[in-house]
Amino acid sequence: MPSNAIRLAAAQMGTTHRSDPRSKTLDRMLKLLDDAANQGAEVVLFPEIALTTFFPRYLIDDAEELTSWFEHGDVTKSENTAPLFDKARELGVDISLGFAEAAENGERFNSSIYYHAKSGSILSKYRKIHLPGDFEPFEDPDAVNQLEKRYFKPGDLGFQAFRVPDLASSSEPIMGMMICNDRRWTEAWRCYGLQGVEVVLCGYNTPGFAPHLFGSDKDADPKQAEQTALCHHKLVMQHGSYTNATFSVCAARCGVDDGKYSLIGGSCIVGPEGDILAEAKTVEDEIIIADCDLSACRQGKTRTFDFARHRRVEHYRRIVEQTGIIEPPRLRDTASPTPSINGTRHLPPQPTSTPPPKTIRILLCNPNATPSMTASCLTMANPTLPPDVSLHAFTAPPPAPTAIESATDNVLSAAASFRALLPLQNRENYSAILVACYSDHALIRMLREELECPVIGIMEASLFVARTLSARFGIVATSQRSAIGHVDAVRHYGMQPFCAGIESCGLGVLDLERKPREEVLGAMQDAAVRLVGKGAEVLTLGCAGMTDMKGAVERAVGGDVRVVDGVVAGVQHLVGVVRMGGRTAKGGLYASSAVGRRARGQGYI
Ligand code: CDT
Repeated sequence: MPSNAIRLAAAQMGTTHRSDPRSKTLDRMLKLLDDAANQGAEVVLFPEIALTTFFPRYLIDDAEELTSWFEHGDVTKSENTAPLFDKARELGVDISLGFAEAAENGERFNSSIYYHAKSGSILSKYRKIHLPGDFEPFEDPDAVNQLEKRYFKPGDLGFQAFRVPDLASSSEPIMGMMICNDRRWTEAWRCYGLQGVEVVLCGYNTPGFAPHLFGSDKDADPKQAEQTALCHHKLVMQHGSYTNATFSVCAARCGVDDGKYSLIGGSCIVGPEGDILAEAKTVEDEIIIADCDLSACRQGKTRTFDFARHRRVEHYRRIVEQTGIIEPPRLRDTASPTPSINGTRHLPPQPTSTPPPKTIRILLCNPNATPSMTASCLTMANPTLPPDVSLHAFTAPPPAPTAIESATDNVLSAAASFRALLPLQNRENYSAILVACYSDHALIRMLREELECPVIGIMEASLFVARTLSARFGIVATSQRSAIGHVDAVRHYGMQPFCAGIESCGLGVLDLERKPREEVLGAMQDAAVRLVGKGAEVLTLGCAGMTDMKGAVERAVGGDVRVVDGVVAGVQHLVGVVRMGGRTAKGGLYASSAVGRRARGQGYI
């Protein structure tokens, strides 16, 4: 097996009647676990509500009976369940299973756990979030009910991915659990995808023929309906795995319960390209198994589904703010269509829902006179903006220098920027200003003196984030001279004890744009590798002109060393401060200097 592979198994369970004693079901589970262990499985997944029949299909009014379907207290210790966990420990095989949970506070959930055999502990618990079906049974006595809304509360633990230690691979795979109906919701998969999940575990009980639930024709052919149910099941498992670049394992409770309730089989193990690696052949108790090389997840996660590069969250707001459908208004209820032109009917502009007002307006101020640098800062920050935030650009006018590489450049650029910025801010009243020069730039303090809105530079903002994320950071500087300047600035910001090093890549600011890309990236990557060698856990890029090279530097250092982009850090920081109602304190160093100038008879700047 490849070094990063684990052997995963699904323990499909066939018919379990309402009257089956729990001991019988438990014995079947013990046998399945033994079978899987004999085949070398390291993790075995059992179905949803594995310990009993799928009782939510029945209307159970008797409180005592209802209580008996639930597990109370520690599920690994009760008489009905302990032997399963004892065997898992004895075999050294992790198990995950679903069960009806009666929590200590009296709440009831449809839950699953991941049990870690080597430590004898529950590593993670999940409570089913998407509860299908109804609270009340259908009036039709022949209908198959799904009364999950009656018996369970929606899960309150969210979609929390977790690491699993001690599997054959050393990589501590990232796993996530979902239960049955959850697998049909893209949102559930994405919540795990966004945590880098590598294995999704999902037990299920899916009726083969339930026209009241699935909305198909009551007179439909049950065999055909079952095929459709199987098709939907595989479709969502394959789609979810592919679009989140993860393996998934699903285990069915299937067969025909009580002689009339059919449940589909189709337990399978799916790879991160959406391919089915193993699949049950029966609707009975059956083990399926596959060796899953977790490295295979890298391809999707770093290319087609590299979320950090490609997701456009600014357009996803509807997904978290709206549950039901809101259709666009009918055309006849709005403006009449414009006449056809050359046979093509031109529809009037669609009155879509009004975009949210941009209540937070951040000014991104590039204090040098090179507009392309301003543009690349905007490109970096724009995709990260919340819907109510807009980013506006300012590039210093001449005689500002085109790059800031010395104290003189710094002062000249600060003066030119300041003179242009004050009237601009008087007119526009931006909520906050970000100075996009990686230094302790004079303009920052000048603006803090003259304005009340929050002001920060990209260096200070990136150091805050680097300090939040690590104990030691490193800075990739442009020239040797700028590296020396950064040493002073880091000291000024009080961050010296946390700085692992500052490494120059031997380039001037404008070299970043003018020299061949490979040469620039090579020099930055070398500097980054040296910093990691010195103990840097997080890197920041010491020039606004480096902002679009973040990805390349991250790839060079690998592992989990992240590069903090100062522009993004600064924008996010300012948005937070504005939301908190933050204003620059005027009682001390940042009191307005204009008052003093005016007192001296100077009305100009
Ligand atoms: N157990 C479970 O969640 N079953 C549902 C049945 C669908 S009810 C409309 C499922 O999604 O498979």
